[in-house]
Amino acid sequence: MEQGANREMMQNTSDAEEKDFAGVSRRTFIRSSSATAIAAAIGMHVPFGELFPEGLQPVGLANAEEMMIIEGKIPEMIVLNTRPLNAETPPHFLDDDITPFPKMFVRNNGLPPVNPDAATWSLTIDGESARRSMTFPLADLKKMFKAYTYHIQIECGGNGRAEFNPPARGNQWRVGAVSCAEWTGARLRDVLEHVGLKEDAVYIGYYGADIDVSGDPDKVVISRGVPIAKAMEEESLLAWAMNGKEIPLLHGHPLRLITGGWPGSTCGKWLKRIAIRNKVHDGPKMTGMSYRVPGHPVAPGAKVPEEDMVIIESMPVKSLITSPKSGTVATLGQEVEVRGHAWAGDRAVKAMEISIDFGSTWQPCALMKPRNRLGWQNWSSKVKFPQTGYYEIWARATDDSGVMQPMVVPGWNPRGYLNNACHRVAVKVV
Ligand SMILES: Nc1nc2c(c(=O)[nH]1)N[C@H]1C(S)=C(S)[C@@H](COP(=O)(O)O)O[C@H]1N2
Ligand SMILES: [Mo]
Repeated sequence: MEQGANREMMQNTSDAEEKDFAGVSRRTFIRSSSATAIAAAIGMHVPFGELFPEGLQPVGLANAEEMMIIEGKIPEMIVLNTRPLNAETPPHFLDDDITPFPKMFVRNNGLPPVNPDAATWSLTIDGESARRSMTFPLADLKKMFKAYTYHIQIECGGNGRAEFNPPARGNQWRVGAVSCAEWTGARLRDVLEHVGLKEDAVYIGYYGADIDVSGDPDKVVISRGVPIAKAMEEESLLAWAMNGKEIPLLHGHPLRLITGGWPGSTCGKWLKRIAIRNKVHDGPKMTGMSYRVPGHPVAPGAKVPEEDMVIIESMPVKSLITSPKSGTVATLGQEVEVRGHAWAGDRAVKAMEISIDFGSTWQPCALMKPRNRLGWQNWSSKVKFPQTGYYEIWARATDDSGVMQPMVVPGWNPRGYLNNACHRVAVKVV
């Protein structure tokens, strides 16, 4: 099968019907071609829409994802799916130290709740290992507990999936499903301790208010969690603000769980409930093959039995080149600044290097400390190219345990998680 077509088939179209655009299926469209149907299908104003011939398909429907503009986001976002919405950021737009809303990737497993109201929102803490069950109006959470702000890096467990071969099912993320915003909220620990944990508490599980794409109100879209030790870390937050403002709807308004350095899927959005569990949480996407990798290396394409799969905890060491943009043209003799971010899950990054000779030699970069634990670290360097021609800049981070990013795609796994291969950008020197 041709590679591109193959990839397209692998796209996560969790709605079993044919792909739709802004909620209007192609079939519906053909049935009701009119100026308003065109506008609804395209998802934006169509000047001259009333002149559009009846029965004709707008060509934009064929590549709906490419044409999709997400309200409030930069138009350059790469939309992988519209329903549920999944979009990543091209790496050169991730240059900011603090990722602003317009450049933050979106990973939705379902549909965000409609107009969630911060004024009436509440969070329930319960579960078999909670000493009591309590419901906190959001306003009480803000009043009762001290607020903390941390710069927290969040990366989707499937970031980099597009590089795996044979391809893995799911969103074909390239490199841009990562962000580092400032999150403000109560410490999860303070709230859990206020409620009280029984001796046998081992895990927490979150529940959000998002809605399954089928519209079934009883179907839980995703409910994951972390062990108690991770939940009790200083940086684990019940966040009500992002970058100093209310959390945008796409990112979990009005309340979100933040557990940095672990797969982004542990950071529950539109948070309604946290269960304190006496066993490993068993909500949807916590069990089976979801967010798990084989406990031992397997051959690419291997069938791995479920009992051999282990839950992903801390994410691996990784880095991103945010400047120059791949495809940049430099002139011979020009000094080019190379910069980006590096992170290592629960760990810190200890060293950052770049190569312009396909990994033969490496030069060290200046590496900044994180603003706080679990924040990404900025790095920079300057390069001069020895002659004209085609170059690639490769970037490689090493964590504080000495583990380095691989230059090629690491351990194939059935669901395509944890690709932390070196990021590469192309530079033409003339
Ligand atoms: N309630 C809920 N929380 C969720 C999700 C979701 O679909 N529903 N997606 C998770 C996944 S897989 C990731 S990677 C992050 C993405 O966060 P973002 O969309 O704010 O960038 O949110 C996580 N939290
Ligand atoms: Mo994710």
